[in-house]
Amino acid sequence: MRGDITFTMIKPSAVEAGYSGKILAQIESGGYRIKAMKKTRLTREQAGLFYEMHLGKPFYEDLAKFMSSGPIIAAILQKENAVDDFRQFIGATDPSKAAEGTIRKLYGKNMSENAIHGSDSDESALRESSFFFSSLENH
Ligand code: 3AN
Repeated sequence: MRGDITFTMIKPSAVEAGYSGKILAQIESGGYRIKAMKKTRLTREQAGLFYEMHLGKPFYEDLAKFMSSGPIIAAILQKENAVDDFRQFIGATDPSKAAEGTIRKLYGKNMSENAIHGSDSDESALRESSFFFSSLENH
């Protein structure tokens, strides 16, 4: 049985473009309950730490730079089978390959500016949630 929590982040380009409201509405309409949410901005170091599993990959430096280039919206979402369902819901990493109607298809530009993040496992969901939120901010 998979967990019912996932973590998401609306990326700087999508926040800057004014898509936050539409993306959050789509998430809630999709049956996800927002347990915690904040708008904040990562430093270059914090972004590097958040994506440390990609350290050494060719896109790592640009990713950390991009993710710290402007404010993001971080949230913890709750739904049955949250991790797998949410990844399906937001669409493929590459927006050009994402299914019609998905958030990445609608609001993503390319592999790095792909509008939104979704955890890839229950373990990542926990790690990423506690990266941004304390237990007091999680309801
Ligand atoms: P996903 O976010 O779909 O789980 P991951 O975990 O493979 O994808 O990658 C994390 C993030 O790193 C992606 N959201 C994307 O922004 C960036 N990324 C992954 N692969 C590439 C790539 N080949 N070129 C540029 N950016 C990439």
